[in-house]
Amino acid sequence: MNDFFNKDFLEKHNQQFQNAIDDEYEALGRKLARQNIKIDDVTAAAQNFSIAVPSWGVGTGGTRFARFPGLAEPRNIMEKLEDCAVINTLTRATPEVSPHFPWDRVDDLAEVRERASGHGLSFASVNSNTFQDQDGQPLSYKFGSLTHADEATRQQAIAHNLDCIEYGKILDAKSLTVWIADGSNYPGQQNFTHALENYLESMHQIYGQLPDDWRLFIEHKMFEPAFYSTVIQDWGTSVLCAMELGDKAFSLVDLGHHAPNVNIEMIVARLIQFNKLAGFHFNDSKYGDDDLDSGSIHPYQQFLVFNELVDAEHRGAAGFDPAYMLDQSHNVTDPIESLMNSAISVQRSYVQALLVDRDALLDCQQNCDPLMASNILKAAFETDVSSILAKARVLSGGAADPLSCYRDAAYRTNIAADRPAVTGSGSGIV
Ligand SMILES: [Mn+2]
Repeated sequence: MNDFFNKDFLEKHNQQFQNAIDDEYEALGRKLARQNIKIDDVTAAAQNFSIAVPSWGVGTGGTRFARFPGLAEPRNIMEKLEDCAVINTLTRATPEVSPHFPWDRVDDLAEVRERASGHGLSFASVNSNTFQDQDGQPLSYKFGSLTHADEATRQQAIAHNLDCIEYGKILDAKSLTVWIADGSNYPGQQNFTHALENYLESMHQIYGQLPDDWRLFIEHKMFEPAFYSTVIQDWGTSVLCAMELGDKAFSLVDLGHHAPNVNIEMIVARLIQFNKLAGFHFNDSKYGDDDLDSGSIHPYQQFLVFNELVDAEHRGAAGFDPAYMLDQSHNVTDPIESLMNSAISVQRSYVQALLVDRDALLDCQQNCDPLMASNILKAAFETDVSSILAKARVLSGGAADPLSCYRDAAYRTNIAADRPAVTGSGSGIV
């Protein structure tokens, strides 16, 4: 990988954009100075922004109907790390990879950690998988895992999560993300109360084995694969469980896992207020849990989420330490391109939120001026911060324009011979 995007290659690439970036950056700097904002401070904050890439995201996803594999797809965790390294080398915004088990399971995880480190990568939250059956697995998750009516099945699912903690220790991860597909397809199929009681009992056992410096992230999802009821269906149930489990348990917000039109930024504010925000799985959607690229449909919503996050940062909210991760399915694009685009889109929302005039906004709120309050947010959202993002990347050693840089290198074509297509894949949609 390093041969493709070495220092010389990047410098040559950046050269062609330098004048335009400087020109736009200086003009934006003058504009922001009139708002008493120092552009270099914003650029430094952009350089510090980081969002994890999911290991499964670098494989081509699919739908229930078909999967159309791309050229030179990664076949295992080592090759996934190579692709993740390309994304971080060019964007300088994704130094962490969120692994998934058992898909990323290999005998020598210490070697995986070393390989990642060689790429300048480390590991974010470990994801467990009790939503599908693995080869040779004694008991099926067809009717549930951590909430299953059968205790032996619950114990099998608990044991898998405890294994994930052990894998995570080797990888130097510091959190476990648990999403279960448990639920029902028919009224009466499942006793709502019994299922949640089983969940809490199972999660208590997992929580009890969590190292002191680890956190437990509970991911909720409204529907799918269960189409009538889902055990951990919304942020209310998720935060109730997190409160029940203890201080190391938090509620994770996946942007696609809510009912249509739900005010997600308000949920974020509530979770911050009660110190229960785990972090995010960023993606976008038009209809349901579409797993589209972040910011591709609702960039203003993504900005409003960051408005809450930056507000919390600004006021020094207690325990505020959200984990950012992308969680998307790339069905018709090159996953590397989509993940680069998305990381930059989320970074853009963060930077735009930094531009909100918070004192003026507070004045509007105090003086009951809804129109100007809204305009203050819009003014920040409508500011083109592209030159700040490009400048941050170049200063950090990345690419001025990651997409054209990536395409110029013809990465996929060049590695295709080393990565023949395989049938079946541990990548894709989750
Ligand atoms: Mn997710």
